[in-house]
Amino acid sequence: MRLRLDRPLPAPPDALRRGPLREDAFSSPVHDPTVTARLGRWLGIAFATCFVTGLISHYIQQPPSWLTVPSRPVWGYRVNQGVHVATGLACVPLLLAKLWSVAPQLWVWPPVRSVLHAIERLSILVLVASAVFELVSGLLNVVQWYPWPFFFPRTHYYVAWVAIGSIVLHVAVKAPAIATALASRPSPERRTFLFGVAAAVATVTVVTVGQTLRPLSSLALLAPRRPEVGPQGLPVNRTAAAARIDPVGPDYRLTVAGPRPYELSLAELRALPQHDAELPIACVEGWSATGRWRGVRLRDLLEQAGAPAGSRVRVSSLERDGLYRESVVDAAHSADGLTLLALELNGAALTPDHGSPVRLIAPNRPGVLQTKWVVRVEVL
Ligand SMILES: Nc1nc2c(c(=O)[nH]1)N[C@H]1C(S)=C(S)[C@@H](COP(=O)(O)O)O[C@H]1N2
Ligand SMILES: [Mo]
Repeated sequence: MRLRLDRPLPAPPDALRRGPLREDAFSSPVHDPTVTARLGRWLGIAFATCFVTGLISHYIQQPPSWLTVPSRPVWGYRVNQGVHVATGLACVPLLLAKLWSVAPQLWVWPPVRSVLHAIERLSILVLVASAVFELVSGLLNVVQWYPWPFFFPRTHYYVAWVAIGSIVLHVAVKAPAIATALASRPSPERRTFLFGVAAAVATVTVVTVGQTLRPLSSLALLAPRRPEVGPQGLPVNRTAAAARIDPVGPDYRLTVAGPRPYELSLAELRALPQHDAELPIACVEGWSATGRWRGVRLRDLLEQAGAPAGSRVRVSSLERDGLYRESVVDAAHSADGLTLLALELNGAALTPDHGSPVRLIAPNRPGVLQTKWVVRVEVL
């Protein structure tokens, strides 16, 4: 069987050998295995880190029944997501450089030598296409632009498996060549190129990581958000206007549905014991910012409704539609004393954009699950 797959196929006419397919199309010294293998090593580390943090983020957002997400450390999701987006962004210059270093192989002549060669090239195509898809879709998500018909988190998740699978296969197939290339030292000009790529990675990181690392905020030239910029000193993801939320009137009531259901007016909510929590909003899109929140403990509200400690609850918003109009709070988070229905942020009543009159804020939880404009809490 192998022999037949290996059998040479007729070569296409030489007249087609143009542009990058020409024999002398690539003359740069960086098209060399010593360069490719080193870039591949960095890319592998960055991609694997991005994949693992991506999986964690995915499972925290849609927890399977076997998974219990702890509510501590409070900054857990924030760090996870910061690393996910930073490593993903670092992959962009790394992948471009790696593709450039192997450009002559991408434009080999003849394009297919045998059936086996075609299969090999197809696997590379899947690898490159899935990796490019992950980086491009992730990048567009960071800037909140969704020019596609599919649901970003699901597709980004499934294609990640395709990408990581093809990477593992690729590394396994190339292992001997990688070992040889890593054993020999790149020439000085190749080292200069590698240094340049490292500088590009550092630059990309420095001009974006300030969206989550407050001390570097002023350097975050390419980040769409800065942690301290926004109403009440905190960015806004979806505004009240975008969510079509009207200011609530005196007839607003928070419903707590449990064994002993009840309703609270805003005045009644404010009269309950208020607690403080310093917690971050950690958006899946990569920005995060700490706020000082003040409000009513979720567990106190649940106790009043006769619900056992650590009940799972659904928190619903005044928002009529929208993907994030409600969220489920699991046992660990609902029992945690830092989980609040917040009425205040940074010393003042919540503004409409931050979820007035009441919003959920819980430790170690993605931004998408920190439901704003809360109207109902329901024990499940
Ligand atoms: N009802 C509702 N709550 C929501 C959202 C939403 O679209 N609707 N967006 C979420 C997202 S994605 C984030 S990151 C946080 C941001 O909170 P902030 O706008 O107060 O910073 O709110 C969350 N709460
Ligand atoms: Mo978000």
